[in-house]
Amino acid sequence: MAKRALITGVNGQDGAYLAKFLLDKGYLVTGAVRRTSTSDTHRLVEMGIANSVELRDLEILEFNNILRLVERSQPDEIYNLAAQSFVALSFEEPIYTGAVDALGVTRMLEAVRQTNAPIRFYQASTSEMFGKALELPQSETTPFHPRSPYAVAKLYAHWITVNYRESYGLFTASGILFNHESPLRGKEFVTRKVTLGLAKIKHGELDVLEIGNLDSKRDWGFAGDYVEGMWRMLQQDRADDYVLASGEMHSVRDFVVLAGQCLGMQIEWQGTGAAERGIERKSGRVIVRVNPEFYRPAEVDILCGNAAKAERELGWKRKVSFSDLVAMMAETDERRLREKKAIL
Ligand code: NAP
Ligand code: G4F
Repeated sequence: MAKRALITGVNGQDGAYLAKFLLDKGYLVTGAVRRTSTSDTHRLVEMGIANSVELRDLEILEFNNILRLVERSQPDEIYNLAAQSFVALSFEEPIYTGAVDALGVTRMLEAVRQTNAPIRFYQASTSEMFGKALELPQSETTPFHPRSPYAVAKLYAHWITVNYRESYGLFTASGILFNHESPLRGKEFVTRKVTLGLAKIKHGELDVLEIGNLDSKRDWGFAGDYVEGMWRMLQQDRADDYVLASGEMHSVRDFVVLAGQCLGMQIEWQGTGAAERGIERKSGRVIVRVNPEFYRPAEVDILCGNAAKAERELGWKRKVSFSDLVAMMAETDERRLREKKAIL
C-alpha cells in the first residue's frame, strides 16, 4: 500500500520540492496550507504537482485544527516545515515567531502523541541555532548560541522534538539544515534577492540593488538535495538528529559577484562598510549599494556545516555545487523576466 505523508508548509520552497520528491516515490501526499486571502500555490504549480497534492487547511497556532488534520489524513510520516522562516522579520515579530516556530511544534507533537499512531515526525531545524558559532565547521555536537528570535524559537522546537522522542518513544527526527536555496526561494532571502535584482538590472527594470551585510558567510546548498535528506532521516531504524550541509562557505559578496558573472556583469568593489559599492566594469555604473537598513540587530557572521554523520548513516550527500546553484537561480530569474512571466 502507498505510504501517506503530511507536509506542513507545503506552499513554501521546501514543501514544493519535498512534495514532488515524495510523489515521485509513490507517496500519497497531503499538503497543509494556511488559509490566507491569497492562498498561494505558485510553487506547486511551477513544480507541476498542484493537482497531485491533496490540500488541507492548517493554522499551526490552532491545536484543534492540527489534531483533526492528523486524525483525518492518517499519515505514516509528517514533515513539519511550516514556520515564520525569515530571520530579519523575527526581530520585528518576536512573539508571533515564537508562537508559530516554537509552540507550533509542541502542538504538532501533541497531536501526534494523542492520535497514538506510529507516525514518523520530521522537524525542520536550522543551522541558525549555532548562531555565534563556537566551532567551525558545525556538527550535531556543536553547542548552540542562537542570535535571533527565530533561532531561539527553533532551538526550543529542536529540544521539544528530542524531548518527545526521549519521553514518549515517538519517532521524531530533527534535521539541522544549513541554508538551501533554489529558483523557488522567497524573494526576501538574500540569494534570490540578488539573482532577481541583478536580472532586473540587466533588463533595465532596476537601477541599483540595495543590500545589507556583504561580509556574512553562509553554507549554501540546493533545496532539491536537502529534501531527500529529510526523507532519508525518516527511513532509519532509529530516530536521530542530523546536520545537512555542503561543507563550503561563501560570503554574500561572493554570491553577488558570481551571480553577476552568470548574467554577463563583472562587478568590482569600491569603499568599505556602509559606503561599499559594486560597480559594473563595462559601464562604470554603481549597481550594488549597501543599505544599513538591512543589517540585523545581531548577526550570524559565519555558518559552515559538517554533514559527516548524514553521509555515513543516511548515505546523503549534496549533489549540486555552489556555482551550479548560483547559475541555476540567476538564469531562471533572467529567463522569467525575458519571457515576461509573473515574478512570484
Ligand atoms: P518558506 O518558504 O518560508 O515556507 C514556510 C511555509 O510555512 C510557508 O508555506 C508558510 O505559509 C508556512 N507557514 C508559516 N506560518 C504558518 C502558520 N502559522 N500556519 C501554517 N503554515 C504556516 O520556508 P522554507 O525555506 O521552505 O523552509 C521550510 C522549513 O525549513 C521552515 O521551517 C524553515 O524555518 C526551515 N529551514 C529552512 C532552511 C532554508 O535554508 N530554506 C534552513 C533550515 C531550516 P505561506 O505560504 O502561507 O506563507
Ligand atoms: O538569506 P537570509 O535572509 O537567510 P538566513 O538569515 O541565513 O536564514 C535562512 O537560512 C536559515 C538556515 O541557516 C534558515 F533557518 C532560515 O529560515 C532562512 O531560510 O540571510 C543570509 C545572510 C544574513 O547574514 C544576512 O544578514 O545574508 C545577509 N544579508 C545581507 N544583505 C541579507 C541582505 N539578507 C537578506 N535577507 N537581505 C539582504 O539584503
